[in-house]
Amino acid sequence: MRQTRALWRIGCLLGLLVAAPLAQSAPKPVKLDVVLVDYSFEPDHLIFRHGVHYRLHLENHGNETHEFTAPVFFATATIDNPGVLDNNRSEVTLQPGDKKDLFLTPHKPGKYDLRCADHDWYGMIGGITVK
Ligand SMILES: [Cu+2]
Repeated sequence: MRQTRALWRIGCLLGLLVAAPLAQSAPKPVKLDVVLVDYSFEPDHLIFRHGVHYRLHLENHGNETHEFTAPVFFATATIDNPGVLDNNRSEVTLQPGDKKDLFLTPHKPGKYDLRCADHDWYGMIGGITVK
């Protein structure tokens, strides 16, 4: 009984030793930060590389609700957490003070439209390039 317990402990320890480096070796997504203010994106032009896994981090520092609207871009990418998207996967909506992460992998090189659906008339537009 005592031996069994000792063996079990050694087994657990070995498991930890093997599992820890494996967990660390999973590639971290490339973080890309975009701040939404009244009435622009900072930065207003984003550059992605196709096939690379990204964490698109969005923060609304404005006093109004803003949208990160890019339906064509989203349609050509793999989205890990599509629940963050609204309006038929066309945009991410951020209330003032909101912070949201979208995990995605773009696949198709090209230039894509970026705008805030609420304030594009006010010049809140930008662009996305996938290389
Ligand atoms: Cu807006």
